[in-house]
Parts: sequence; structure tokens; C-alpha cells
Amino acid sequence: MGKRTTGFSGLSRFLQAEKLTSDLPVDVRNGTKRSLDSSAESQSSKKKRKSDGESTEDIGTSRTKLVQKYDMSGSIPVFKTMQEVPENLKKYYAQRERFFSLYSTPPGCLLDDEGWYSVTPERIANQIAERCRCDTILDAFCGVGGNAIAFAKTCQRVIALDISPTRLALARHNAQIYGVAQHIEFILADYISFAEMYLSSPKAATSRKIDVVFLSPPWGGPSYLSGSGSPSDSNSSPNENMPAPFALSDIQPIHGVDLFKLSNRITPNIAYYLPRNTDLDEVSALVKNDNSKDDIQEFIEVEEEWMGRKLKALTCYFGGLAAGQSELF
Ligand code: MGP
Repeated sequence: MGKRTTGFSGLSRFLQAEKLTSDLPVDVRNGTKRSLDSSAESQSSKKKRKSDGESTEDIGTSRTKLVQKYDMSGSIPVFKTMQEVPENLKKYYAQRERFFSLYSTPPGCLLDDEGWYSVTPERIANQIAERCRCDTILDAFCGVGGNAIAFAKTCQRVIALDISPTRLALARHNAQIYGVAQHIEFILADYISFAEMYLSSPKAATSRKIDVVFLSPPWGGPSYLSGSGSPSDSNSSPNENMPAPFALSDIQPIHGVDLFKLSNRITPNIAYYLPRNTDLDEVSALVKNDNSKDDIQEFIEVEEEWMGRKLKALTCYFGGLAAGQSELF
């Protein structure tokens, strides 16, 4: 596999899940930078894969004819020039082609306000999708579809949920532009109810097994960088360049810990997209290892998502998604 030159790098470190008996919950196992290719390669041995016959490029370039009824053009304002963009969205609009490289491809990608500030930039979405290769992935909060589009290139089946009918429609519109809408099952649903229903139906759990859950929930709006009033007791030294820590209690629609626990009942393989200022002690505590048992110590892989010199977010990989833990998949 050739080396990619994306101007974006993934920096991974490993958290040892909090041991019940340990007072040192965070164990940096590997703080070195590694190329995107190495992570993709490490995943290539994973059992559940999309067949190699259908490469990323195959899908991305083989556009299907747009289904007119799913074309949402005209349903929300589309900005033609920076002057038309409201002040609070200008910095996002300036990044539009980072969010969707096909932003301007007719009929043009569409984002509502929440979509503008929470969509995952395409290169990051592609990197996460590479790491999440599997048969069936559930994108629990698909928003305007940035991640679901990327998953459609690496997973056999993508179930994309959103509670907003508008955003779900925009996600399908955008997926059409990428020619992948037919690979995604768009479901208008609240993830919490969906998960509870799925878990209470043994038939669903066996006939529609979900291999990976991707969580990119609302972080409480663009002000997430101002941190939380009540972060967990953190021993990490404050870094002048880092904003105040973000606490998982600020995740919506439920506490980020409960969101993880609920998802963990569906599958151990979870990718959790979190703010760059997330309190990592809290992340570490999500998986408890009991030292009294001889069980494998589970690690959480934290991938820093950089674009150029800018750290955009963290993706935390759990279970078989964390490098070196494919046996948990
Ligand atoms: P940002 O910090 O608001 O933007 O979000 P940016 O351009 O880095 O602004 P700056 O002022 O810090 O330079 C960075 C990234 O975080 C976005 O591109 C989104 O992918 C993600 N993101 C931001 N928010 C507010 C959310 C959110 O509420 N939920 C999710 N899932 N992702 C978000």
C-alpha cells in the first residue's frame, strides 16, 4: 500500500482501561506518530471486511443517477458567496471543501447550521472508516452524512440514524452526490430508543448483527471548547494551548458514559468521536479491567485527528477496533 500524502496525520496513543485497583488509569503505551497506512494495514487482517473487489475509489467515482425525490436542493439556504454567510458560520463555510470535497458538485452538498459545525471533515471521516471496516456499522448520529458516506466505502452495510428529519434528508442528498446513497439505510430514529429496542429484540440482534457502533453525538454546540464546569477529577497538568477539559457529562442526548455503556451492550467495537479537549481520565474509566481476573487487559486507542497543524478531534477506538486487539472483534 503506497504512502498517502494527505496533509493530515493520525497520532495514536493507548489508554489502558481503568483498572479497578489502579490509581494510574492512563497508560501511554505508544506515543509515537505513525502513518495512516500503517493503521490501515494493521486493520487489513481483521476478519470482517468489505470485499476487496469494491474499493473506495470504485464507489466514490461510480456515481449513480440522482433520485429526484431525494434531491433536497431548495430546502435550505445555500450560500454562493462568503458575504451571504451568517457570521457564526463563516469559519465553517471557509472549510466547505474539507468537509465535502464534492461540495460544489451539482446539485451541491447541503448542510444545516448543526451540520456546518459538527460534520466530520472528509479526510478524517475516511480515516475513521478505514479503521472501522466491517460488515455492518451503525452510525448512531449521522447528521448530514459525512461519516456515513465514508463508511459506505469500507463497510458492507451502513445503518445511519438521526433524530432530525431534515438532517437525515440532507445526509441522503449528500450521499447521492457521492454515489453511495444506495449503500446506506437511512433511519429516522432516536438512537437511545433504537438501541433499547434492538437490545430487547433477540431476533433483531441475531438477524441484523451490528459489528461496529460509531458515536459522533452532539457535544453541546460550538462552545464545547470552553470546557465543562464539572470535569472529573483530572490529574493531567494544564496545557496553555489546550482549552479547559470537556466532560463526558456534556454529551447529548444522554451522559457520554451512559451512551458508551448502552452502545457497549450492542458491540464491544465502538469508535467514539470526541472533542480534542476531552478529559482522557474519563475515557479511560469507560472500560474497567478487574485485576483479580486473568482476563486480557483491554486498551483504548485514542487517535488524534489532525488537519495540517490543527488538532480537530479525538477518535477513541474500543474493543477489536483498537490496534493489537483484533481478537476482541
Ligand atoms: P470546531 O473546533 O468547532 O471547529 O470543531 P474548528 O474549525 O476546528 O474551529 P476552531 O475555532 O477551533 O479553529 C472541530 C471539529 O469538531 C469539527 O470539524 C467537527 O468535526 C467536530 N465537532 C464540533 N462540534 C461542535 C461537534 C459536535 O457537537 N458533535 C460532533 N460529533 N462533532 C463536532
